[in-house]
Amino acid sequence: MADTEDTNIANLLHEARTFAPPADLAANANAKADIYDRDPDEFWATEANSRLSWFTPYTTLREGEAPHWKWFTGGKINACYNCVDRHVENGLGDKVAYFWEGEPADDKRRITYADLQREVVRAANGFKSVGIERGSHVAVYMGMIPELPVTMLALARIGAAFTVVFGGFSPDSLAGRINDMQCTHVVTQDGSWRRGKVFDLKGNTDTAIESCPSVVTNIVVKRTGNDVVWHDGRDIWWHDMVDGKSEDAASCPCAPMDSEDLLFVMYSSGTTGKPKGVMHTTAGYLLGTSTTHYYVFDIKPETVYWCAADIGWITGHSYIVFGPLVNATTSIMYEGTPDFPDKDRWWDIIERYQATVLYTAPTTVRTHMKWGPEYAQRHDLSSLKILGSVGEPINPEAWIWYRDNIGGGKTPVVDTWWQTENGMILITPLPGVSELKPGAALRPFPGIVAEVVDEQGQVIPPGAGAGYLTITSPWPSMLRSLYGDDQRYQDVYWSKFPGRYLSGDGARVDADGDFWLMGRIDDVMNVSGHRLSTIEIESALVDHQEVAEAAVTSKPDPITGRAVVAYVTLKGGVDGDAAKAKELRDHVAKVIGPIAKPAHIVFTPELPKTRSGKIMRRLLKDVAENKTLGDTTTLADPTVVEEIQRRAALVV
Ligand code: 6R9
Repeated sequence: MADTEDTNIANLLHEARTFAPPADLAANANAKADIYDRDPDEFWATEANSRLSWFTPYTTLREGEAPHWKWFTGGKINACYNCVDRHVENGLGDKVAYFWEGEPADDKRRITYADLQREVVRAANGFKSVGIERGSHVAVYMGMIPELPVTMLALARIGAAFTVVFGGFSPDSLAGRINDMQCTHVVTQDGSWRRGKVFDLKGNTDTAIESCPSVVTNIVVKRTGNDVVWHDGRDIWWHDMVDGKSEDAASCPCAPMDSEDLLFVMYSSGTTGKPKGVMHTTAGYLLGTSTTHYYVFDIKPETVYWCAADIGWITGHSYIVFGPLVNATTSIMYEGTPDFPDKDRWWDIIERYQATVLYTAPTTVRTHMKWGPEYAQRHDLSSLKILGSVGEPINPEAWIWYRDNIGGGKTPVVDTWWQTENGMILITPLPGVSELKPGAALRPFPGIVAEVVDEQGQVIPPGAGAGYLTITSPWPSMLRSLYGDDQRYQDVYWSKFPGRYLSGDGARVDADGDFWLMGRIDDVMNVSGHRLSTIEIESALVDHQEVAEAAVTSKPDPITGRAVVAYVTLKGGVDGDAAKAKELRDHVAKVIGPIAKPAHIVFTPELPKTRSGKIMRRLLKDVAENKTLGDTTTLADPTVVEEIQRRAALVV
């Protein structure tokens, strides 16, 4: 467990406070304590029959064996129908689906389920007119505007699979994903708003498409009105595409898809340079996201729910788009950042819409902590009933701050653990049932079986220490494979402990049987709730013409959770300076995206290597964290690491 986040663990080991659910919430909660007694198969079957609408009922709940399962085989279903059409048919057409807050002041929209249906149908007809059809692959590179969920739903409606690429990613990252999935179409915007400035999505898309021969059409939403270079014959404005298209649902019926048809691919950093194309299929994904959404956030007809993530990450897919819409929830969706025009933007939004649920990441909570509670104090946040956390371990200080300063000292904080691969929340408190412990994700969700095992795959009993977090039985919204690389899927998740899904996270189960998550145990770093691969950043650095070698690790950071530390050797024995460090950071931003920029760069004449030439990242991590060095006996040249320590002391 050398690579876990030790400071966090130290804090967690001393945490002993507990918080009972508020009585009124407990009395009316969607989940009562007996939910944990349910048989997993009975639980999922009951949910599938009541929560989803099927064109043809499934015949088999689950078939196959590790690591390839199919769920709800024989069933015909459509994600868009479950998210939109059936609610309109059931008399909920006037219910608000999204309160949308654009970044420019007064740029707001109130989108009902009937509005959403009209927009989705028009977009779907438009997509068909430019050649998108059932089985097409479409890349979506957009910011947080209503056309983004509309695009996802419209594609699902006609049976086209999509990959949404986070709007902050670089042209190279976009191109890699387009090429991996061989997308024929891209949907983007001219630009997106961020702190009053335009981020040039169209320009980035143009650059990406230069190396993407599969792309025939690029659909562009006009959002910011910035100048764009137009490629006649390839580019088409969204407004021209939908112009004159029917918005009548009957003009474009929802395609009856097989339960196991691909819904989308979400690329996620792995331990090697190439991102993993995590595949999610239709019925199981809809069921897992909507069921967890309903119980974890205690969704009621009157709930005003806000997941403040970006749709470009799995959290947005599952808990801004599909989960909430299946449950006919009223959600808030926003464009921009929490500090523009001022640092009270979120609290102003919560007050105006009387939000009852807020779901965000610990890194954002810590940022608000840093700014101070006065911004929240300017607003009435008493509508909030449940607060959620996702993306990384939440330290007890942040948990308590969140509950006290945002939740008025009364709201449960549900710390939800899950991954892109899982599709849905897997380990979490239930707000009307659980005795909360700050920093603990507590229990596997009903229907989920999780175990912590040691290096030999033996289960570590409650209270007996930490190990590898594994999931021992299949769940409906699990990834089905990695796009184009099933062998990698088997190797990464299923080979270390056969029959167990390996999460890559460390965890311990305390004497009460509650789970505490302790961070990644592989080479994936979690910065501000985003997963970054050490190897990916190393390759980006080495891609710079003056860099000879690079090794990347991370160290604890009070705001971002982990901070990226890069050790760089320049070519020709040249030493680096601040200007060179900036150049390298910009280079990483260009290759991967600004989120991956190393916070600290240490120039060093050499990297510590074993005699077989492997860089000893473990030692670099010790240096970054200012710890006593572990075993250095396998180093080819032990003096190298002393020099690095000397230099690191100068930089950090
Ligand atoms: C949903 C999401 C997954 C990784 C995961 C773990 C970390 C997420 C967490 C958490 C501790 C939590 N993680 N939630 N760690 N407590 N509540 O974040 O997906 O981007 O794939 O990241 O995030 O390390 O393995 P993804």
